[in-house]
Amino acid sequence: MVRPVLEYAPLKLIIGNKNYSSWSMRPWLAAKSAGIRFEEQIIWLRHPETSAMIKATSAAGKVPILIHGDIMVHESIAILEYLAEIAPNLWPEDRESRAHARAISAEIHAGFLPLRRNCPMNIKRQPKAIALDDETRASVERVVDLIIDCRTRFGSGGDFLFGADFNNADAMWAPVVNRLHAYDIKVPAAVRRYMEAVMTTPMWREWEAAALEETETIVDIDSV
Ligand SMILES: N[C@@H](CCC(=O)N[C@@H](CS)C(=O)NCC(=O)O)C(=O)O
Repeated sequence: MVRPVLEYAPLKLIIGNKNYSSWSMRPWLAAKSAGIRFEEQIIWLRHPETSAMIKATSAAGKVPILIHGDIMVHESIAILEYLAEIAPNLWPEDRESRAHARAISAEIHAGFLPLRRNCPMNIKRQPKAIALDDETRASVERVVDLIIDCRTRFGSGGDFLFGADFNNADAMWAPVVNRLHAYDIKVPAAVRRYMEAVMTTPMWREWEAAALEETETIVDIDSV
């Protein structure tokens, strides 16, 4: 169906707390990096009314959610695909690079559960190491190998996974950057350089500044 007015419809991204919501961070960073303008709405997580508020828009009951005109998209990776239809350079132009960018985006979307569970994203956390179990260490090893491999094969033209441009794959991996940083996980210099590149982008800084202003807390994440 062709929707001629859609081109002019405003975009709205419904997200969770900037301090904690790793899934929300991904499309937010991607849209900002591509210069896509959008309005944002925050639904605070872990309140009694959170689930009902989210389900009023999406039966899946999770943020992020993108609204564009009469289109509603849920699931972070589907939102990133939608944004790339508006701004195609959110995926690399070269076919092999694009396939790999999609593969590693799917991999982080579906995997690394030990790292995600044991080292939750927490932007405000001052870097401090915790004891990592074997499963989490194995996740970290795969993260390190994947970043080094991607930067070596596809990233020589710049500081990001696929070179000069921050793209959807970097957005998908951005919360991992926070996890490595916030839990002071020792990584090779090449990975640290990549982390610094991501953490000094204007959109990361903007997200971080807003997260630091939030007064909402989630005690079980802060107590890790
Ligand atoms: N697979 C989903 C996961 C989204 C997700 O788990 N979002 C969390 C916040 S980071 C959420 O909405 N939780 C709902 C709740 O806490 O009630 C995606 O990729 O968007």
